[in-house]
Amino acid sequence: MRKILLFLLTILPFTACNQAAKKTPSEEKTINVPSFSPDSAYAFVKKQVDFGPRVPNTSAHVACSNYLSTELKRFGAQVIEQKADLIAFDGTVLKSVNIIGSYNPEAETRILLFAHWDSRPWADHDPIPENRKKPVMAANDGASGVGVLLEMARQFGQNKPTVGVDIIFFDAEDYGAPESFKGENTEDSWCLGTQYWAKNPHIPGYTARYGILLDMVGAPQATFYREQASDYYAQNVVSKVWTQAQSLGFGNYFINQKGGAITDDHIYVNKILGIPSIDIIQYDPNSVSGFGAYWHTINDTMDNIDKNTLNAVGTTLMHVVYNEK
Ligand code: AHN
Ligand code: ZN
Repeated sequence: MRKILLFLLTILPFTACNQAAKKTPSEEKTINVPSFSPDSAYAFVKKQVDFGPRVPNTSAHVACSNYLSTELKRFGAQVIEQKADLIAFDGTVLKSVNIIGSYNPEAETRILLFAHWDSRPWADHDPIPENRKKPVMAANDGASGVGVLLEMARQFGQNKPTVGVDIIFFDAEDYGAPESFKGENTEDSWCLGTQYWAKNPHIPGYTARYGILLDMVGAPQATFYREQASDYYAQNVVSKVWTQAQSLGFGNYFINQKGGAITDDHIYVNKILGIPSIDIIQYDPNSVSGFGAYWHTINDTMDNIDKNTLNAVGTTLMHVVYNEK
């Protein structure tokens, strides 16, 4: 009798609820989400920064691109290097490489995860004028998103997710016209690698269930607000990610409020390929730029990278990916 009572007490709360509530607890139990290592992600960020600024047409850029594709291969991805000569706002020809790593390449249901891997050639937001022509080390603005995705790739290699996953490291995101440039139509001078890939996807007719962009995901106490274009194109994806983060205890990073409207790689994936895509990007409503104070300065170094932030983003995305069927 006591056993039956106990049993009734345990199932009663669920039977009172609707179908969705009844389904979730039993499902969650069976899904084994591998744990994300923040130490490993941090090491992947540092490794990139150790090459020096990864500015297109430099040897550090070539060395880092080789490193990134070697790592993806080591973690069991099928890798494609998409090379292109892209024309910058000032006419410079950028020898660029988008690095694509695929898991379960035959799977029809796919999730796209992306970040840019290049470094900005000019620290044009540096408070000290002499620094504004120097390149950015891009620990956070570039390497952090790639570091989180490399750690996820390492996990995918050991324990394949159910769905297909494509990780893309986009080049030439941060070669946008500097503050000092007087020309017009500079909006599309950013995100050149993504614009190229969206018009020439590595597989003709490529599509995915949704896409997630990681941009500046490593600063201490970073806050990620619901970016406006993400909510416009892919509101359910934003909600899925922010809800997952909250339920894992990362609600102090993922703020469920409206943030900025940002021209970033996800815009072109939405507009050109129609893949609903979101941007997880640090947003600080109290700063002048909207981003962290280090943004596009020579201070975007490892001093601004915090393992706890990498962990909040990486752990959340691991749960999102492994819960897809
Ligand atoms: C602009 O500054 C136009 N968009 C922000 C995209 C960006 C630059 N993300 C990192 N660096
Ligand atoms: Zn940038």
